[in-house]
Amino acid sequence: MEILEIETRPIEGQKPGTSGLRKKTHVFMSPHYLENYVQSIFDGIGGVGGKVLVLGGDGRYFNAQAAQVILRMAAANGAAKVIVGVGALMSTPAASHLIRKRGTDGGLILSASHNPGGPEEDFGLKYNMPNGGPATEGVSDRIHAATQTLTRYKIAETADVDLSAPGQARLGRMEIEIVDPVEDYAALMEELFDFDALEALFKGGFSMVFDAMHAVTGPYAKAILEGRLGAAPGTVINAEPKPDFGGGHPDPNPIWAKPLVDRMMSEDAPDFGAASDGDGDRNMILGKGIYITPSDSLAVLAANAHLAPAYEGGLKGVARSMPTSAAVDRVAEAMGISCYETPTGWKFFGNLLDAGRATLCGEESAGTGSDHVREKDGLWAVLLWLNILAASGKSVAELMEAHWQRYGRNYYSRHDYEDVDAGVAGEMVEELREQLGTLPGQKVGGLTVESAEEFAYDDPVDGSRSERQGLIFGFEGGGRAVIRLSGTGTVGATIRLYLERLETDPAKLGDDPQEALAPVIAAAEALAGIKARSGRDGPNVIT
Ligand code: G16
Repeated sequence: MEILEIETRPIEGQKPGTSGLRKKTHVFMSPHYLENYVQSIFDGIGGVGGKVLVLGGDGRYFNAQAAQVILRMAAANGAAKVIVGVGALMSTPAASHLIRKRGTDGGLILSASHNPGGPEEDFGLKYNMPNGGPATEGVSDRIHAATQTLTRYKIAETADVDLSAPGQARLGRMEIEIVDPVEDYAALMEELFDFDALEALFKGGFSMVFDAMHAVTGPYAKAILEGRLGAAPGTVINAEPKPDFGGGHPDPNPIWAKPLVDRMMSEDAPDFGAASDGDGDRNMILGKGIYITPSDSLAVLAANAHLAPAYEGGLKGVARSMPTSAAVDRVAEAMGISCYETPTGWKFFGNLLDAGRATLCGEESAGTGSDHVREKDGLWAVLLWLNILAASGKSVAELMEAHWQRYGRNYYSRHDYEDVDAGVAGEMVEELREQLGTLPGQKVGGLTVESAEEFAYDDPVDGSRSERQGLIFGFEGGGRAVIRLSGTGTVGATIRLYLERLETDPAKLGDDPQEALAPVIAAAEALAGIKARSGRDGPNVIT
């Protein structure tokens, strides 16, 4: 095996966003692009000589080729071993688990998550640390710095490694272990949940549908739900992972998983509906005739987690990203446990989980997880819901309604304006930032602004500070609007407008969220003028 040292030059724009580097696939496939970034990861983490890494991916277009490049580069850079999933497939939470279980030096995951896949669509690569979690801001900064000074990368010249079945291989001195990507993960789920109770639930006629959206969770959901728990064959739909996710966006929300939502709202809906995303870390939860927002899901899971074996001793604390609704805060208050508010990005939960300060974490962007791994975990959320349903004997709607009656309902919605001119979006944020000091007391679009601030986070564990994490506007009557720019898009800018209002009147808990939020929506528009600035009539995506 010959090791080549290829001369290269820094490539602009290789800056990790909210979750690793995401770009158009053709950008990743352009000369030296992937290689430069992989070498920068290796250099940014202090080299991989003698280290053991996990390698996984969501199976999107270019996944298989990119995995071969990473293996050749790991070998050339002196890595001792890479543990890779069959076909270079492994969900993000399963990779996080494997990194932790085997005590490796971290892992590389090929994924652009919920973004569509294919030659014209998106690709991504992220590095997860030895704790199994996404690279922290500090590590991401070092990787970015390495991309800016890179002059060469190392790659082995050799044939592709056969990854089609579990087994062992070698590239020079580097060992390669090819593993079934489902096995260890399924065993972990069985430790956390009462599989006997779940089996009995399905035996008793409980029906569900899980939409894998032609993404990585298909094999996991089939093995666990249909294989281990005895759910009816056909429970898992769109189960076969495809490089282009069957032409859809593998994003489990009411827009991209509309057929599932329609089915759950129909007369003959099954008892439970769920979906997961490209790399298996996001989830969507539905009951017969009811869609559960991710923020509400976090609150219900926190309130009832003790019904599952893994959490019967109670929760150490909970954490949510700032734009996520405050529904979980009131649950934490009632339980007398801490509730942390972090910036958007799962990486900010890592320290809290490692330090034993939080057990459950969640985000409005369809992510929920616990201290069992250091990533959000789609199937885990589904299984925890199922465990709670089995133990409580209630339906999804009954659980949700009882929760709102007790804690009140945080009406919630997110409005996304995608592919807006980056300059226009940046200017909007800049102008709003300048007005923060003068807005309180002013009336905008019918509501008086009570507070206006920019979110900054001081990590209570390592003391690091993250600034400019979103603009928060509080209105009279308890409404809140948050504006921030997405860090996961690949074209232009995506403006995210997060809207929330707490309702505690028991007679007003069943309204349509867009109607219940109408005054806050109007005030936010009057404040920011997103429609006029973006030249749009309204958001592209409403969740
Ligand atoms: C990623 C991050 C999440 C974040 C989401 C949206 O999720 O892991 O923490 O909430 O992006 O981020 P943004 O609002 O910046 O686009 P995923 O599922 O895409 O990896």
